Amino acid sequence: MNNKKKDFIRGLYEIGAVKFGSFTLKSGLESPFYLDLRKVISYPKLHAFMCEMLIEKAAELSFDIVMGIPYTALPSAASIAEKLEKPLLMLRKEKKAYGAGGIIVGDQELKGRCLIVDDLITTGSSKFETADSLRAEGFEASDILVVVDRSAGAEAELKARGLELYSLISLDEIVDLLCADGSLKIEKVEEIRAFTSGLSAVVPAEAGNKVEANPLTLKLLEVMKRKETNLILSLDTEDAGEFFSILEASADKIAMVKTHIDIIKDFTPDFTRRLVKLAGEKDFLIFEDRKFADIGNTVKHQFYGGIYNIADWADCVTSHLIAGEGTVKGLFPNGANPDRPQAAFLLARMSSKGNLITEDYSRRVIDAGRGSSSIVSGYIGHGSDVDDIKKFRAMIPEGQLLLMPGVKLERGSDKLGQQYLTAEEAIAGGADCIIVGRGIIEAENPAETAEIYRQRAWTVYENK
Ligand code: S5P
Repeated sequence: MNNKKKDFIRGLYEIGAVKFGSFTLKSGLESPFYLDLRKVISYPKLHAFMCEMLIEKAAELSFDIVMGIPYTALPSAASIAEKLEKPLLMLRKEKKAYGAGGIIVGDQELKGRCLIVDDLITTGSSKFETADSLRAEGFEASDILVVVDRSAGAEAELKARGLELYSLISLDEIVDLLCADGSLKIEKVEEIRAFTSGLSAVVPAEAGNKVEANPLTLKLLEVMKRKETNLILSLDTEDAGEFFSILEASADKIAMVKTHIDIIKDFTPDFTRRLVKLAGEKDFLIFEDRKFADIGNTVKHQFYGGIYNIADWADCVTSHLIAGEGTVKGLFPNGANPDRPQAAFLLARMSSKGNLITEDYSRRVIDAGRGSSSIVSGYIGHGSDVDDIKKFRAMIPEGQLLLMPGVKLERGSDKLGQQYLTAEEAIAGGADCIIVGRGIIEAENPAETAEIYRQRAWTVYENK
């Protein structure tokens, strides 16, 4: 190891950018070390030194554009671009979850071969995503320059995807030097090695992306298997008579019925009594699409009180997380009830055009849902196409479900911005269930149409 590297590593250790101990990562994994390169910009000498090393490395490579990845790497990317007189572009962090909207900050007309500059690489998964989105925008993305490679062999996987990795230092080098310096005990070194070799290069931070399915999830999966259906009927009609006439005719085809109880104009408590009775007889679950979004205390009243008394009859409900985790905690203040499986599905993405959900928001919803898996059965999501849904699905832990609305037999949209994918696309992308409303209830024969949806979605699901 050359002296520059040694000085740099010692500098990182001195400012506390490298720490050893026990840290809970976003993925839920316990890590024996923690790297926080965000601190470096606050130490001008160390930062200049790091930029100098990056510039030296970058000068050996051939590229047209420096592509900075937010946020940590942006100052160093700017420094490289300036020194080597190359244009700088930045990848937008708060990009829309999918659909239109630029992902690049800088001159939108620029295209060419870019050098992706980031602070860290762990498993490579986020780099694949970055390279894919840059390629989709018409860039040539083949070289990645990072400060620290803490990877468990991501290099081979990157190569297989046409990406070359360059780094200033590796986690092994940090560990070796600090151990030789006496700053790190040998037992800790072994723990770190065991931890990094346990991470898979293909399965990302999502290596630990698994939760135990809660009782409501298991109940739904059992119904699906028993009835061979992953169809959720969204029975959005205002008339109780019509509601039951469609439901009775289609009940054999569905795993759940989704209600918007507050649109039933002739609602009486008899409505829900009849619904619960039918659900028992015909073996389906009841899903009230209430989209709770308020503070915990208010949703508690909305769920357990009022004229609808949703908690009494709904097996599951939808909830936004815009107000924070208090919303779901307000729904289930005592956690899961072992005697009565009930859970929420969180809105992680929406099907409507122009919705304000960002990728970062979706990720944070899933992170929160993962942390509350005993009361969160999964997520509502959508996507622009099969690949987009697959990427989204990869964020969701095993053991939680993805339910997808905005589904019809053909792609399309309605006049108010609803966007439709096909049933096959939804399931091929990784949705567990499709949610279909008007595609069925406005059909000439809802029950026969429900059967078409059931067959199409179930065939793709079974083949997977
Ligand atoms: O993003 C969403 C989330 C939901 S829950 N987009 C949606 O359309 N929904 C609901 O799914 C919506 O409230 C409606 O009840 C159903 C879709 O109905 P359709 O008639 O467009 O199939």
